[in-house]
Amino acid sequence: MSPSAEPLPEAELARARELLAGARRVVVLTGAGFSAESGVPTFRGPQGLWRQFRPEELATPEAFARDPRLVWEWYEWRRGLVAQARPNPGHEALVRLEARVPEFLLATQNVDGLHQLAGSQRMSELHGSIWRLRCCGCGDERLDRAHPLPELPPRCGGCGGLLRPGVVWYGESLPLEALQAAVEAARACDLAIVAGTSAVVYPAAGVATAALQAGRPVLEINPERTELSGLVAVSLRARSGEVLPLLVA
Ligand code: BV8
Ligand code: ZN
Repeated sequence: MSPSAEPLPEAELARARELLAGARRVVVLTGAGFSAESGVPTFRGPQGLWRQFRPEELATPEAFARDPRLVWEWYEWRRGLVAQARPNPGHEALVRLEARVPEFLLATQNVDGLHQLAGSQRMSELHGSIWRLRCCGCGDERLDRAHPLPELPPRCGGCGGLLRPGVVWYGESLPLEALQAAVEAARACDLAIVAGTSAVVYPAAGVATAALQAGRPVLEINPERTELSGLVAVSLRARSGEVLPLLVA
């Protein structure tokens, strides 16, 4: 867990509340930090997933082709972690916000399914889902929450082909319609909230930069500074699970 953020300056909080109060069209981009308070490790934090594993080793199609079992051991470990995780107050605050504003769209980079578990509806998973398995042979794709999986690597019941995690790996393209919808919504929103992301992975981070380039107000929530922090209307040095409930009281 990142160091506890210092107490929030009231002025920043007030500004954030003001942005939220007047917003009818809200777009939210979340990253791994949003699930940190649910006990799911982030990618680039001190205990980040990537610390123990290098992304090139595991989250790429080449790595999977080279050693499907190793890649699957990593995903099996993560599925086990996520299976124990529950949505945190940040996830729940977004569900309340969605119910309150006329237009809402949540685009998450997370593959853990915690937003859906909390009840978010108008959302897309830009990087897929750790709970989806896709057959490399026949392309069949299904949700499978079994943990542990009966065998590693798992095989397709239909054609016997190798199953892969239904996530987007480095070098793979994102679901283009979901990405396009998020970028367009960001360009036309009254407020874009960017929470729990280091904003280094593209094109997902492009949802945030699209709002900035369109001159829309962006509210960042992150205990650490990021490349966006100096560009946004308000950057709250805070944990999303602590501050979002205050903003969406
Ligand atoms: C694409 C799914 C082309 C799998 C992920 C050089 C070489 C190779 C590629 C590239 C390159 N340069 C650029 C690229 C493109 C690459 C990229 O952007 N690389 C980055 C690293 C530079 N992007 C791609 O490859 C993308 N595809 O470009 O394809 C293409 C185009 C068209 C047609 C064909 C091909 C695909 C990217 C998707 C990769 N998949 N994950 C899996 O999860 O296993 S990325 C992975 O990183 C996760 O999805 C994660 O969400 C995402 C982003 O990280 P964050 O979410 O931001 O998490 P991070 O740990 O970094 O940060 C956490 C933040 O939370 C921190 O800032 C921390 O302070 C904060 N925090 C901590 N606690 C809290 C908190 N905040 C709030 N509250 C708290 N409590
Ligand atoms: Zn198959």
